[in-house]
Amino acid sequence: MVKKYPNYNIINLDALTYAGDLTKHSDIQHEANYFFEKVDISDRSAVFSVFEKHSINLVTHFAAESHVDRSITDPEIFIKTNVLGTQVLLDAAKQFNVEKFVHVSTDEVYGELEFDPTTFFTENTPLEPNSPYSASKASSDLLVRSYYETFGLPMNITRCSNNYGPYHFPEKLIPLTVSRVLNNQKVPVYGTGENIRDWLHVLDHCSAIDLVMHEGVNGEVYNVGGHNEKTNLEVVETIIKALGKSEDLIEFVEDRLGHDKRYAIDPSKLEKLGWKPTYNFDSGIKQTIDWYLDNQEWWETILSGEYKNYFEKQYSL
Ligand code: TDX
Repeated sequence: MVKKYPNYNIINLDALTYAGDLTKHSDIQHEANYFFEKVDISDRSAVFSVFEKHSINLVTHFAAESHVDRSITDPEIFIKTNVLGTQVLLDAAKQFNVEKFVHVSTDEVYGELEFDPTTFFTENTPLEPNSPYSASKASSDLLVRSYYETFGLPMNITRCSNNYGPYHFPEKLIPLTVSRVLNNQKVPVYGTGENIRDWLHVLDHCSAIDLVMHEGVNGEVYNVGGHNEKTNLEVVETIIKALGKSEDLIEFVEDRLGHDKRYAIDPSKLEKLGWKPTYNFDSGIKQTIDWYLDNQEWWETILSGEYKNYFEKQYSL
């Protein structure tokens, strides 16, 4: 967005929690239209100051606690950031009369699908979140809807499938597998590995958000996904094969509590708006693995820091 829209000032508001770091911004940090503000979205006065200082007129709200496993062991921060933080941003957007508020949500708010490959989440699927994480995201979706219905705040909600790609924090399945396989460490596969996720390259997600921000019909929800369904075991095996390692690295571990069976998106509403993904799973996973090979220092630094304690507490591998 910084490079595509040189006439936009882009304000990046981020609390830099455990999953954030400024090295991701190194290629844009010196651009004249890029500004960074280290702010927690649940800090009302700090958020309002940023809106005032920069005369914000468009908002894309990505800020969230996003890891399901962490929400099972410690749900409170999910409510604080995802629910209360969203309400603060909505109040600021209302106060400063923004022209569009794009709320980035997740397909997990719909709950789970059975393994029947002919069924998909549509924008009309009822919300049935199963984890504290997805319940917090569904709650924030409802708040956004209410600000549209009650106050006329111009908004869209996007619900994407599982993202992957460069700079993905290595607690999530794909970067966790790539980094552990490269270090010849066991990869924990929950349960039988038969659960299905629908994989979306992060850059295809970004192009969808760009389109919705500029063309989305106010008040509408758009699902984002590219028909790339894989079982977790298929994903792990694909990565092991691409890196020329042995499947002995796979370790089946205790299943996640409330583990959703399958997610799969029907993206036809967004396609009608003009969205087309550029990656399929084969090209996307190859590009992602290459990126992790080329950026070993970035993820090695994370793995040797605070995250190490989390991983050791989470798994006994
Ligand atoms: O070590 C693991 N072993 C394993 O088998 C991890 C971390 C995950 N899994 C399984 C659980 C899921 O079925 O892999 C699948 C993917 O897991 P995650 O990467 O944790 O993603 P998921 O729970 O599907 O949620 C993701 O997609 C929707 C994001 O984390 C959410 O923020 C997003 O909303």
